[in-house]
Amino acid sequence: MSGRNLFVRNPSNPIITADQLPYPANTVFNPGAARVGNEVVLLLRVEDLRGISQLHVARSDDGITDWRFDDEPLLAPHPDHPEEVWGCEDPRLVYLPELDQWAITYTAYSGRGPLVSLAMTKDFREVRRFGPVMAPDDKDAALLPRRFDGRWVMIHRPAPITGPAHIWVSYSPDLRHWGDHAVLLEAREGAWWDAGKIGLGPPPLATDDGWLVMYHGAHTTASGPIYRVGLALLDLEHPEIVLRRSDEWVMSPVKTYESVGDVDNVIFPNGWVLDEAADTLLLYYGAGDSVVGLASARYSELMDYVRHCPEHHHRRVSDDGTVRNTWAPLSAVPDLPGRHDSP
Ligand code: BMA
Repeated sequence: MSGRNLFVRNPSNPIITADQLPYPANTVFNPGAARVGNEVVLLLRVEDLRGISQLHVARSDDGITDWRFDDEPLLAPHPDHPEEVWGCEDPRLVYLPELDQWAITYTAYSGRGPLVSLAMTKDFREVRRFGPVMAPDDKDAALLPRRFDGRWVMIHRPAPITGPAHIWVSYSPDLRHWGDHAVLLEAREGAWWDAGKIGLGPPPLATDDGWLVMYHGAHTTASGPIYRVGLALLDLEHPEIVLRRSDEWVMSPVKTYESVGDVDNVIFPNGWVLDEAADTLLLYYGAGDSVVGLASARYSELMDYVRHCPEHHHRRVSDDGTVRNTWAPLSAVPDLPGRHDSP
């Protein structure tokens, strides 16, 4: 099956627009998603009429229709938090069984650039801020739900001053102090759909085959970037090891609400909800930085697809038998015939 047919857009897309909200808003997009009890909770990025984003809760029984919107934002810029002066954006939601709380990693837009902030909630009604956990420029972050060898794991996307922006992995003993930073997944080069800049999508999902990762790639064109999404698989016990990565994108902006918006040509998912019994993965995404779209995939088909994606080329087996990702640029991977090779 082609990756392009895995996700089917909901016929009532866009499922949430700004004119449905009980407060004035310019746009609503890039929601985090979670199943909490019998409800699907979305943490919506709502951009107000000044251009500043806040995070608002919406709830629905089926995750598709009859959204109920809280009147007050869960997270909005607060005077005690200057790092949020220009907004709270693009949340990822992960339940941490050890703490019996939901971790919210979000982009705090500080006067010195976007950074990663962390907050905790039990019920999406009250929230406790941890404050910044990664310095600017850094965004697109999610935690894994458990510790590995005693340490928490965060996947995120720092932006270098020059050169491509890759996805990184970092470790912490306490969720506050992060280190052992390493590149996890590299942006490709040249004409590839995921050349130049990539970033994590929804929080990685634990599957029998490994951590299922969806990531966005922003390919630059003469009329601006096109944001598309692809898939990867990380080793379940060693999430710093990339097992597989799709060559093709699995979703690309084609519908008018994806191609035309405050920012054209954007599909930006940062939340998904799995119903394993129904074999359905619901993917929530920002479309055109303006509205919320929903697409669903057959979970079994998706996993079959990703199991057959190319093996990742950056793995290296050390003398002691451990497998690590290397830092070699993709162009250095000796997999494809070079120009000097004879047929
Ligand atoms: C990224 C983020 C997202 C946004 C996307 C497309 O850098 O800022 O919030 O949806 O660009 O504009």
